[in-house]
Amino acid sequence: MGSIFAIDQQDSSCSARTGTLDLPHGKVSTPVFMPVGTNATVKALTREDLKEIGFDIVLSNTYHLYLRPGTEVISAANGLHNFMGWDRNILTDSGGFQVFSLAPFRKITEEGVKFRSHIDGSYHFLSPEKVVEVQALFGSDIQMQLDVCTPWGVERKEAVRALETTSLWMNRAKQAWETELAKGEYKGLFFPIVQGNFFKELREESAKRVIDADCPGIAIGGLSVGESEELFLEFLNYTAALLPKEKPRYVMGIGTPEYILGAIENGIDMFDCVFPTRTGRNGHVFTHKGCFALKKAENTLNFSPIDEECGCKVCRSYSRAYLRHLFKAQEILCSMLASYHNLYFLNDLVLKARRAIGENRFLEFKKEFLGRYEQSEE
Ligand code: PRF
Ligand code: ZN
Repeated sequence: MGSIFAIDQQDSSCSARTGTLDLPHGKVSTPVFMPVGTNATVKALTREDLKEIGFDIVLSNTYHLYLRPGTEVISAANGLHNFMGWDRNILTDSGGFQVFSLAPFRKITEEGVKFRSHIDGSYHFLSPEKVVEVQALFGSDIQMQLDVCTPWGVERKEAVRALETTSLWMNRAKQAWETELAKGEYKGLFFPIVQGNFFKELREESAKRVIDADCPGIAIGGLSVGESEELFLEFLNYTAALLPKEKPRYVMGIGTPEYILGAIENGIDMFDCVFPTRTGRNGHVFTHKGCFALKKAENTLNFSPIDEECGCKVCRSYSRAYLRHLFKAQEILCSMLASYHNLYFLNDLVLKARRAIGENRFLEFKKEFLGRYEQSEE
């Protein structure tokens, strides 16, 4: 298989780089932020909104879609792209993480994970092979292996067990993926996931096995799971440095400007998070001077936009006072506009980061941006 990733520019003062992913539904420039569409929809936004903002790839979730609407419906729709009417790329997470965070019951064995649905309590079983088959049936452009993600603070013994299971599952999933490719119709890529919790030698062992598997890209999992920002950065940096430069690197589940810029500095190409949309629905919005709550009293008669420097359609035509009113009145439009602005803001941040890397001044850009961002309005 030819390489699906080309590095375009490498910043000389840190590991930041720009690149291009060549995926079944078109090219994606990196670094890239992928908005999360758990239920085959990025909450409160239409696909036209997503295209207008400029997203070429969205994330969706195997656990959720497998439970509802189920594989029969998505198969009958001829795949997830058709079902949701999205003709650009889709990355699907395997569901490992969601089983651990959502299912009211779960039991992991070497075979796979048995769990109860958070929707109706029904029992299900997912194996690493089954998860690959489901993602292939969805037509996922990048599919993730089933993994075991442990939270911050677990004992080494538990981290070792999770690593061993993740590693065993990676090999079985990779085989299952090759079987899907050999059938001739499915063209999606497969990314394994580095785990190892907050133990450097375990991260190293996990990275070694993932590198040996030689897949099209590599994900770093098990970060941003309750640890401090300092520990996050230390382990991000440590793990990223173990990985081959020529492969795309994806850190799962990060989405604040601080974490995104930290990840880019460490040579990460892809990230996703519910944060901008979830926080938007809760009435919190990003600005170049930090994040603030729409409901705060100072906004009552403030007829300026969320962020004077933002070029999004929300900032061009809606005031803080109006948005505050919508939030207080619990109007749906508030969620729509705040989610739109937050995603635009993050996408714009990533565009600016790419430009800075192109000009070989990423660290300077990061310092400038965070210098203002961190003197938060709140
Ligand atoms: N594994 C998977 N999905 C994830 C994570 C992981 O470790 C994380 C951790 N931040 C978010 N989403 N499969
Ligand atoms: Zn805006």
